[in-house]
Amino acid sequence: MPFKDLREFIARLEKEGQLKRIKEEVDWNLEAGAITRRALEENLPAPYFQKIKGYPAGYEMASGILGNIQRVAIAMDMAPDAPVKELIEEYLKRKDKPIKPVMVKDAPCKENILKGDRADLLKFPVPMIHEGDGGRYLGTWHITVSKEPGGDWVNWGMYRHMLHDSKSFAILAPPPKHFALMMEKAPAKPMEVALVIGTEPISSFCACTPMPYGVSEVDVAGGLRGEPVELVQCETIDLTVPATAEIVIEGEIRPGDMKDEGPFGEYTGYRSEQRRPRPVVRVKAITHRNNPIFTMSCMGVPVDESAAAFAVCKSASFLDELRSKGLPVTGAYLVPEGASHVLVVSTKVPYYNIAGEIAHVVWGARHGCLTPVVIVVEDDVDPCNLKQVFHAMMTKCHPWRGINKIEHALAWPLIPWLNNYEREFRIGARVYFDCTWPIDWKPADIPKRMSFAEAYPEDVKKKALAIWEKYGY
Ligand SMILES: Cc1cc2nc3c(=O)[nH]c(=O)nc-3n(C[C@H](O)[C@H](O)[C@H](O)COP(=O)(O)O)c2cc1C
Ligand SMILES: [Mn+2]
Repeated sequence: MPFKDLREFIARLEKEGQLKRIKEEVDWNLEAGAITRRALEENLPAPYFQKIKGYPAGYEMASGILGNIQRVAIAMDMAPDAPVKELIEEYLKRKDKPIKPVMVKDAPCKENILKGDRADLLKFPVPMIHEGDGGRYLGTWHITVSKEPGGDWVNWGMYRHMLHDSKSFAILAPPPKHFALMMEKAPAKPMEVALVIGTEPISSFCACTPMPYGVSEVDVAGGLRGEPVELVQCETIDLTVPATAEIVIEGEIRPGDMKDEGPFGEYTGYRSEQRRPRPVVRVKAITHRNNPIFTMSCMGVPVDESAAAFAVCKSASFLDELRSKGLPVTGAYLVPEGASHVLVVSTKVPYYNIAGEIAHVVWGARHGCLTPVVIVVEDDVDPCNLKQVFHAMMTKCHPWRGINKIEHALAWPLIPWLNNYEREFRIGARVYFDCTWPIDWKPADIPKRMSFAEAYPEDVKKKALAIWEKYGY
């Protein structure tokens, strides 16, 4: 059964030992961030803050709730220890059966409707997440809802939102993000935005997954849940939002309204870009549940929410794209420890330079520019097993033939190895590592791998395994 709301998911995480309630008073100013960061780095349960300094009882905060692969598995209603390969294939199966949302009239997110002066963003414990961030961040685990100007396509994204003041906040969504493409369609008109905080887990997960242009993430969320998402109409703008959300902020971006945003400690594990003018969202209304639960994530050195969620949804999208081109790939894994920068692909090798074919499909896919490193291994290597991948890389990748550098390529501005000039103009580079044996080597010339599975005849292995059983070691 899919989770109805965030509260049900929190209860399940706690039952699985993946969430810890913290009753002690914690400061929104850096303390909640520091506790979350350490919990993520040590792979400890997600911290659930029950008393936030300066905020009334009942204003609680959940942090790091999809901060490892196990929590993503729980969100998908699968066994917490399901192998990530299974999660990727299950995700692909379910996302191909989207379910349209249903509209409801009575919605928990309308328990409190705040307009005018009462619509105050500081009512919520918006955290200062890292020392040196450009401000308190209102949106770090949420849904940003927008509609294509002149069309029906509704997009859900997850784009960071820095608080400017009690009535306005920023958005960071550079092209090719869908929000940016929607803004470009009608630059002279106001753009309505709903910021939804505290949803059941799949809706927020879908907001950070790379769907194709024109696809509504809410339909895919329905497919992944196996049940439609329930939506309700906003109060002051023409958008709909998940009915069981904890907090909904309604607002609009006016043409030319820009203000400095950032910097921010990011999913790459660094704070690496400059403060820059970015669009401002002006608040029109806020609605929230009684005792609203705020959600945050503390990006930084992986693994955190982006790394864990992307290891499933982005691996799946790349795999889908490669398969759709008829390439004989057997697996793909966006390595969580690699900050979204590296995709490992396993494949059969039917012809020359399959590694190059694969790498270019990856880079041509949506969000390809965020993943400048591609490692291609043969199908006897599990791309999700980093020990196997590293061994293949160190033994099969020729330092000159196997490492292929692309000197000129579109960069993603958050990549830490860019200098300031490259970051500004998005001038990047890419590389793929070909860890396959050359197609023109005779079978007899190919080195034979010396593993238990491959270096012994079956009868010897059988006898050896019998020894194991007999001595119990
Ligand atoms: C916690 C978290 C924070 C994110 N913050 C941003 C952000 O500030 N800007 C951005 O462009 N993408 C951000 N992303 C990635 C986008 O959510 C992701 O690329 C998503 O596919 C965007 O939606 P779209 O494909 O509809 O454009 C973030 C992802 C996560 C998990
Ligand atoms: Mn989208």
